[in-house]
Amino acid sequence: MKIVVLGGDGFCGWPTALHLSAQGHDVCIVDNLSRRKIDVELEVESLTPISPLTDRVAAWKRVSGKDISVKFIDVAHQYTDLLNLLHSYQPDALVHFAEQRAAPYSMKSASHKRYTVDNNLNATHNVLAAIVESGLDIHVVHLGTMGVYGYGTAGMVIPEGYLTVQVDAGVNGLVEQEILYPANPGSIYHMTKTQDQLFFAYYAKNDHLRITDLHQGIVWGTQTEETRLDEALINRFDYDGDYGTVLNRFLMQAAIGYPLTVHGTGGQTRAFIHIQDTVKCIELAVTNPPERGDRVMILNQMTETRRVRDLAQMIADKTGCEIDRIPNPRKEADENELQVENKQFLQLGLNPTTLDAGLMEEVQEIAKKYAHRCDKRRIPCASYWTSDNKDKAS
Ligand code: NAD
Ligand code: USQ
Repeated sequence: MKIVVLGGDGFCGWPTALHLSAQGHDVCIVDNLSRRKIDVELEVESLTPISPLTDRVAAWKRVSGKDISVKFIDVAHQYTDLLNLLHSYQPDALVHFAEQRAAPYSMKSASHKRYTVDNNLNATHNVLAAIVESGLDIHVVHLGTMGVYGYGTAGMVIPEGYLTVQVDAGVNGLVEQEILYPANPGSIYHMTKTQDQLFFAYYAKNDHLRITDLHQGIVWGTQTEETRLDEALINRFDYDGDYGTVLNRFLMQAAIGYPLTVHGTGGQTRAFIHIQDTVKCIELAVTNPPERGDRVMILNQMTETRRVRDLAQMIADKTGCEIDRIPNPRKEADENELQVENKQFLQLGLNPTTLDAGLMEEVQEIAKKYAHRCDKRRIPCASYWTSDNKDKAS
């Protein structure tokens, strides 16, 4: 298949592009390098030393003999360039990672909120409008988030996108309907993902676009089978207070002896998936598209749920590091239960990497090896959801 990977220089996009190429697909990466520019703004770098994108692609050619083409396009603002690419490349599928993905970054200031909304909503809408204008039958696979659901339920298992409800239709009695699971975002970033869902529902209904929306949990780990093949292929590893996600942050903190930064009671339960499973899921999604005219296919892309304080304890038990409980900079429930349905990917053949199996390998291979690159000043999270949160922290 011919596959465009939007955001193919990022943490999930780069290993996905390599994996799809390794599977024999023809891959074209599109990126505007905004993630690398945000590192400059935040004065931080990936813990792992990542090569420039064209060097990465050249290294892949050396190692695999396969070509990946690269286009530098801002998907949110260079609509005509995106449309021209669809016309010239004629892809079968387009994987869309090209959004601002950090919740803390999206909450830093009014300008960060506005950037995140402008970038994410325009990127997603441009993709959909360009596919319709191109007249091509291109399957869109979008990386959404578990956070569209919120993380609390009425005690039920979170279904894969749709919820069956009964409404009281008066004289007609109880009527059963399937609706999109009610959106309950916890940050401006997560809110953009809930709005993406409406674009998808509309374009699937009106234009019969084939769309798969993957509601992904927190990705942990760094390397995949392909990124391990050469130092120049190494994936990025974010540890800073804006882009570092909880488990990778804890692994790096344990490696340098920095007390683990548990927010509040650490009672937040979240869904997780290893980066190796992410790339496998995307391959499965690309090769199992919905039919034209189907509603949006929604799959929960996660393999296990864990409570933040349990993760911290697990890492402390394995490494002997200390745990610190810090005032929570976010506005979120102190404690929540979370059970998530994920049987679609399991049925398609996903064989999950478990936290118990992969954790220490990550500490040794990545966090310890590159610990000297860590700038400890960038570890604290300095983005507050409200002024109340900020006051409590100071
Ligand atoms: P990332 O920031 O590392 O990668 C995103 C890439 O998209 C970057 O290379 C960036 O330069 C590019 N990009 C952003 N806006 C663009 C634009 N307008 N035009 C062109 N390129 C643009 O993020 P990631 O961790 O790889 O996440 C990828 C996607 O997966 C995101 O949409 C995110 O919401 C979703 N996701 C990530 C996680 C996670 O834990 N990392 C979990 C669930 C969902
Ligand atoms: N947390 C800590 N200590 C830290 C960092 C985070 O206790 O040092 C807590 C947070 O308060 C939160 C939880 O850990 O309760 C998860 O935080 P996170 O930064 O790991 O994840 P989140 O902000 O939700 O965002 C990440 C990705 C995002 C993706 C989302 C999937 O950055 O792109 O959409 O995970 S999900 O969480 O399932 O919605």
